[in-house]
Amino acid sequence: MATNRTFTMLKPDSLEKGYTGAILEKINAAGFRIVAMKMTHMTKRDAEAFYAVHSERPFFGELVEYMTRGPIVAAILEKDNAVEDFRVLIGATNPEEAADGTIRKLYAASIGENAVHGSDSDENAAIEGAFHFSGREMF
Ligand code: IDP
Ligand code: MG
Repeated sequence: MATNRTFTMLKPDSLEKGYTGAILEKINAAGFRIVAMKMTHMTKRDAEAFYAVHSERPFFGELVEYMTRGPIVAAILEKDNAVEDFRVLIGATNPEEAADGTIRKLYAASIGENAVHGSDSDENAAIEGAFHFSGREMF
C-alpha cells in the first residue's frame, strides 16, 4: 500500500560542515511535514544493519565508516508522494549527476559523502523509520 511518508538522514558530513539548518530549510520549503526527528550517532552495528542490502558492495566498509564517524539527524517526513518527491529534492546519488538546486548538488562532496539519505520505496520508508523511531516518537 502506498503511503505519504519517507525517511531521511542528514549524514555526518552535513552536520560537520554546518549544513543542518540549510538542508532542513530546503525540506521545509518543499512542503514536507516533520513527523519525527532526532540527532543520533549510529554504531557500527546500526550502520551495518541499516545498509545490510549493500553488504556485498565494494564500498560497504567505507559507507559504514562514514555513517558512524559522527552524529546524524534522522527524520520521518510526510507529504503527498513523499518517497518520490523527496528523491527528486535530494538529487542523484552522485552529486556530479544531481540536478541544479537539489540538496546533493548544493551540499554533497562526492558519491560516498553525499549529505543526505532518502528512502527508495514506501516499504523501505516504513522499515527505516521504524529502525530509528518508536511509535511514541512519531507525531
Ligand atoms: P542512494 O543513497 O542514492 O539511495 P544507494 O545506491 O542506495 O544510493 O547507496 C547508499 C549509499 O552508499 C549512498 O548514498 C552513498 O553514501 C554510498 N555509495 C553508493 N555508491 C557508492 C560508491 O560507488 N562509492 C562510495 N559510496 C557509495
Ligand atoms: Mg538507497
